[in-house]
Amino acid sequence: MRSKEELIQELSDMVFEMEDEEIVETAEEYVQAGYDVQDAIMEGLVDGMSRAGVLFAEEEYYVTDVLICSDALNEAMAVFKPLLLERKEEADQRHKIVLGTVEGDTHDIGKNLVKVMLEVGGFEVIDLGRDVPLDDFIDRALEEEAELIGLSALMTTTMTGMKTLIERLEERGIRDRFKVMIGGGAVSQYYCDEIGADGYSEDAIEAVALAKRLVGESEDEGES
Ligand code: B12
Repeated sequence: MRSKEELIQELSDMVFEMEDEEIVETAEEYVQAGYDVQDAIMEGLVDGMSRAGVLFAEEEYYVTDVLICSDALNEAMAVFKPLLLERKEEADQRHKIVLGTVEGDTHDIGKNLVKVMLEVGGFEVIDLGRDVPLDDFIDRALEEEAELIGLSALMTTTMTGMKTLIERLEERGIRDRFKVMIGGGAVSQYYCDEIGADGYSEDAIEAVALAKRLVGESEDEGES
């Protein structure tokens, strides 16, 4: 049997090298070996995508290449997702979060990972998709009586939508009704503080801990 590290490295390489068909077999081998699926996602698939991102920035990879990398990531995710959902936490009260990538931004790989992890963590996720008009987040959150709004942005040109959304919540006198959490490659804790969002996390696993904290479920924050 191949080691966990070897398979994780192969998963990363297969995303990076656009092996969107062969990756399924490696993902299945990983699952059959009984290794932790979350590690394969974060240390394998996301790592491969980050490496592709470097070549994209250097213009060695084109949009079409990066799209095949993301296909490879999605193919492996299709193998991992059912296993993740098997360990879905059962909650007495299912907290609702309206999630999406902000207006003008079509990057949704990270947002989709956050969605799966939140579902595994026991949240009900209303996924609005990508390139979502800012008012849609607010209208839907009101309609669904969601407690959280989760915003993703990968570009410096679109992250400003997060600030605008918070301003609109304030203008409508409903800022206190929702906790706004943000993430995505373009943003940071600094930006979160600057725009008055309620929380930022740098990856999909941390996003779950953050969401729990924001709805007052986390142990270390106590009752709130
Ligand atoms: C894949 C990709 C694409 C794919 C998107 C496919 C898809 N369906 O998503 C394609 C090829 C279509 C694409 C298009 C473009 N892209 Co692009 N893309 C990328 C790339 C290489 C990887 C992004 C990614 O998926 N990373 C992997 C995921 C897992 O990471 P993540 O998204 O950051 O998510 C993690 C965390 O951030 C967090 N998270 C994410 N969302 C949220 C939300 C919440 C609430 C929380 C708590 C956490 C959280 O959890 C996730 C998992 O751990 C990045 C490079 C990079 N370094 O980011 C460029 C990048 C984002 N793209 C860029 C650009 C410029 C473009 C284009 C304009 C290119 C063009 N010339 O056409 C278009 C834009 C189209 C548009 N209007 O949106 C730039 C943005 C520059 C900037 N700073 O503004 C980047 C940074 C590349 C670069 N260095 O130049 N892109």
